[in-house]
Amino acid sequence: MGSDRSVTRDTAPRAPHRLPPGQRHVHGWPVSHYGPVPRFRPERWNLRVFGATADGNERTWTLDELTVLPRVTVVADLHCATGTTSTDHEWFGIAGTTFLDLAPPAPEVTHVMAWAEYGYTANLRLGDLTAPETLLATHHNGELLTAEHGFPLRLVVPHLYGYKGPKWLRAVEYLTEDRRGFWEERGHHNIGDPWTEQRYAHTEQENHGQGADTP
Ligand SMILES: Nc1nc2c(c(=O)[nH]1)N[C@H]1C(S)=C(S)[C@@H](COP(=O)(O)O)O[C@H]1N2
Ligand SMILES: [Mo]
Repeated sequence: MGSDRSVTRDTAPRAPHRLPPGQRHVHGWPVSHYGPVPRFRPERWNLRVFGATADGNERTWTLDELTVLPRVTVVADLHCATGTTSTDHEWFGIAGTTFLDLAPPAPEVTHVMAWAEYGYTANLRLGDLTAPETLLATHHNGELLTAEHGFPLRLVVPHLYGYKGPKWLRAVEYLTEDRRGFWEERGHHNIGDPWTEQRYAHTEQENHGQGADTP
């Protein structure tokens, strides 16, 4: 990793360690997701961008092609919308902005859908993907991601609840209008800002973030 252009950005406020409202700290790093852990098949794996790309074409990358891209380090906490926060994760991977530069969206794109194995999805505002702390992570605390935490690629969006960061990321779809993802369709908030407790869809009217989030 030494030859990569690494930038450390620490989004976790240090002293005192601040947690979003209604969250409790958990030690270590629990595993939580819906469904089974997918098996990685290198010969079949790729990362795909589709939808409203600038040139109208889809694009795919193999894992080898992704791992030669410039990468960054981000230290951040992980807030699950069920109320647990695990702290001080050191992520390493491809910045969201680097990904956007490689695969520019059409000017009308406002949102993206992040797709994982088995059809898990999370919708994000385009600005969530280009936020300075967002990355497509390949490593955690200096090691490759483990299978249960998302190997080989995981989207990390530290400023939103954990459900907005798919493990086992396989595609990014550019959207010209918002569309709800897996948990967003199942009662979770469309934006998912932990600092204003956007856990549940029923609070969307009274408690919405910036942007056109209300369907
Ligand atoms: N593909 C996929 N990614 C997922 C999930 C999932 O069910 N499937 N769950 C999300 C939720 S709700 C959380 S809190 C985090 C948990 O990450 P961890 O298991 O690494 O702690 O993964 C997120 N990414
Ligand atoms: Mo979660």
